[in-house]
Amino acid sequence: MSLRFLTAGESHGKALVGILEGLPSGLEVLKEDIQFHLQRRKKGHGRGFRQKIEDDAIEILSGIRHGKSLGSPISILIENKDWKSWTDIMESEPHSGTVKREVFIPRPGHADLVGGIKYQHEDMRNVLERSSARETTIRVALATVARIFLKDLGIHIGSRVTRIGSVCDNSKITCSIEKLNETSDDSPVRCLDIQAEEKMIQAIDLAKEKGDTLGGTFEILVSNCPVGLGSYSQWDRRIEGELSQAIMSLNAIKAVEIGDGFSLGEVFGSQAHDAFYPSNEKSVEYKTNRAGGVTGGMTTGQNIVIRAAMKPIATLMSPLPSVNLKTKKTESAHVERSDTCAVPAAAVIGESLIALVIAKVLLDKFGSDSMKELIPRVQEWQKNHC
Ligand code: EPS
Repeated sequence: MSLRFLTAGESHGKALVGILEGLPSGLEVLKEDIQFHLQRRKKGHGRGFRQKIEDDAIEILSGIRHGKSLGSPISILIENKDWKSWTDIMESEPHSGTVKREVFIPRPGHADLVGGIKYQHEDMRNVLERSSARETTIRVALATVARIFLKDLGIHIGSRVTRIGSVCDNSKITCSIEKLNETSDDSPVRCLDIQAEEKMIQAIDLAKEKGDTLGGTFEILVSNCPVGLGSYSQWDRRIEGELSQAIMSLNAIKAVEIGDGFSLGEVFGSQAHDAFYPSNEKSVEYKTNRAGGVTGGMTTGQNIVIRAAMKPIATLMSPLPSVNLKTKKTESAHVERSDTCAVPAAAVIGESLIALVIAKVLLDKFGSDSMKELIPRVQEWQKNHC
């Protein structure tokens, strides 16, 4: 049985909950490790006031005993501290009297309009509460368990922001992937180049001043991933699909590329593929990684490189024209407290989602109910096939 997870919870509801099933027993899971990555997710220049309200403290409800995984479903709860200001509005009991903060004017670019049509909700708060990126908090919590699992097998994941609006950071990564987050975590916009950082911050400040928002691009890298995860043998086992879906499942992501991605469509085959060279230790040696660590539905053993583009957040303080669906009159779109830019947070969330995919395909290949069984299996494979 494969690794799987589910989440539940509304942005201003009482809590977020998640269940992760399929990890082996005997994995050391410390609350502070999960808390560490949740704090990384909260950061970034351009985040809104909500991050000051929430502490994202987790409660582990099941699946871990005395600091170690049991092999049974792991469930985690995160309270929404803001709930206390929304108890009336979000209560599950039938409500009498007027309901506050109803939403009748959808935000262009948000799930409001189509979600309201699809689920037949007049009040589009019923849509935005669940479609909110607040849900990514619990996904990161669950994914951190997968990330700890991968780290125990020597697999590391890092990320950095490469663009905010029109400002790019094209600098080369000079450190190991294991160390990448030490640098990018230090930047308020997760970029590596200090000059680009300053310009990105200015761009976000300008957007905020204008009541506008900004998107951008980010890069996720995975090191030491065993060769042969995923498969060409069935469409839904191709790892390119699983990686892309994971990233595309993140709110506001509109494009994903693996390796040299789009630019591979511009060159000859001789310039697009990674030639093989003889090696004494491995089956072959590579001198390039244009494929981004993935070929034919499987990992190649090279670093996995994924890039994604996030559109600007759809909640604008200077809103776009919209329609009041009750009156059918033109009105400015709904305005609600939000972030100006969440690209740095999206990069951290992206790391987490990729951790869940890699953990899943790794378990699909190596199986195992316990870490005791799994670790030597993976080590043996890595020794012989890396
Ligand atoms: C979000 C709107 C904002 C963000 C939220 C995502 O929430 P609020 O309206 O309460 O200020 O802060 O993100 C988070 C709460 C989070 O923890 O990431 C949205 O509409 O998607």
